[in-house]
Amino acid sequence: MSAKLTTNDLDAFWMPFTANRQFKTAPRMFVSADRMHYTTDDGRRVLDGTAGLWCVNAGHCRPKIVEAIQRQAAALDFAPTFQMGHPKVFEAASKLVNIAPSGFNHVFFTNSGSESVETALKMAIAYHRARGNASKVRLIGRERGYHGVNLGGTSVGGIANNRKMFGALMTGVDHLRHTHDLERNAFSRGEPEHGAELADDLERLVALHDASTIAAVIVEPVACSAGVLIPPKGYLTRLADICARHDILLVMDEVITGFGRLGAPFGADYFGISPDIITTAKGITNGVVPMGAVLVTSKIHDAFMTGPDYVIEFFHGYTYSGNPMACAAVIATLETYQEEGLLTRAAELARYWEEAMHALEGLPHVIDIRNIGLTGAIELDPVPGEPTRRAYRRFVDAFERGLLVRATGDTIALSPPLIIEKAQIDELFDILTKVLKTAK
Ligand code: PXG
Repeated sequence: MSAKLTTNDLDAFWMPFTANRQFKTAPRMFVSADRMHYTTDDGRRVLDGTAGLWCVNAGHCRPKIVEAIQRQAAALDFAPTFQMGHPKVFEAASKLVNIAPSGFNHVFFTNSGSESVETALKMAIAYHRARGNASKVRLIGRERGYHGVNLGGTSVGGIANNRKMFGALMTGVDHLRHTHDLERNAFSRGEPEHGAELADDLERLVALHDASTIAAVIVEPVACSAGVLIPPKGYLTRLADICARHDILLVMDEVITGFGRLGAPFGADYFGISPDIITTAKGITNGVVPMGAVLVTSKIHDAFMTGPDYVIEFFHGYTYSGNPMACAAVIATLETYQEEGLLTRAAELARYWEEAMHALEGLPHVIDIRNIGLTGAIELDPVPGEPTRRAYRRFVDAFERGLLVRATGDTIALSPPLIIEKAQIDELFDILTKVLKTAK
């Protein structure tokens, strides 16, 4: 029970992305979970409006996944994947290829989204080198992008708070302009009308740096962490065309949009784009075991498969790349997604979700509502001089009323498990309406 905890009990754990001192004076604790709900340490049920941290796409504690990792832990706890193998890692990779966009025939395993991003960036640079273009080393991200917290991902990322503490970061990095445009696109339903031309910003960077120095562009199909910024109609196609014209690899960071969030298996499917590399994590194991995967086309993979066959082709990998328990979780998770049609279920619910979201228009301080698939955001005008306070208060208020949402900046983001029922969507928005009407 939280009443029994003292400040000292909470001291040791330095919490990530958390206001530690504030949290520890009034902790919020989950002790169990089942499908759409968490249970708190004081026995309250909380509707999960965020699929944990955008990862529990099949809902919580699904027996098939739980049993798979229990069995695997007892059968083969760890096996190296450097110069050795175990069957589950090959099975997990094959299953991923089967649901990946066409042409993505190879999988490199990591343990998180951040590691997937680092892997993709290194792959892009090494790919050009392998083809004799060793000057193509520059990496292009986008303002307001989030690509995890490691040094490469922080460098190509575009959220000032995530960057400013860490010095000059990597050299040889530049950023496209972001696509968020409240003036022209506020309260758009789905993809906004205006802004496809912002993709031409890549031509500006090509003119500045020259294509012969640029390895890759990395973008999220939908910039979720920065507040669910949805690409304007035509933007991603235009960006992909410019990349192809200049032999610049397109990395789509699908750590959130992968595994059904938008209503198609991947964002690349949803937007009809053919990137070169796709980074994933989160939903790959339903959040149960840390895991990530980089999906690559044969074009990328085969460029490495040259030289004497006893020589390592890519000097990169993690001790836990393809850890047996994580692979068992991948297999059981993908089977669950397929058995229950979850990779496309968001498409069936998208219209209902959109109506429910946009019904919040007109509530106090709401300056924009955005939706796509089974995700969306409500942007609030900030308290003058106190950025983030407005959304944070509403996050706490929602939690107290039995709903978990995410506050990012002054935006409330939503991304429920893909098993959500319409009645639960109603419940979610009933609570949120009360919160938006009454919270200070
Ligand atoms: N790329 C993208 C697009 C992400 O959204 C990462 C990389 C990094 O993944 P890992 O597994 O290293 O955390 C992410 C992670 C939030 C939130 O609420 C978003 C993420 C993580 C935690 C919170 O916005 N995205």
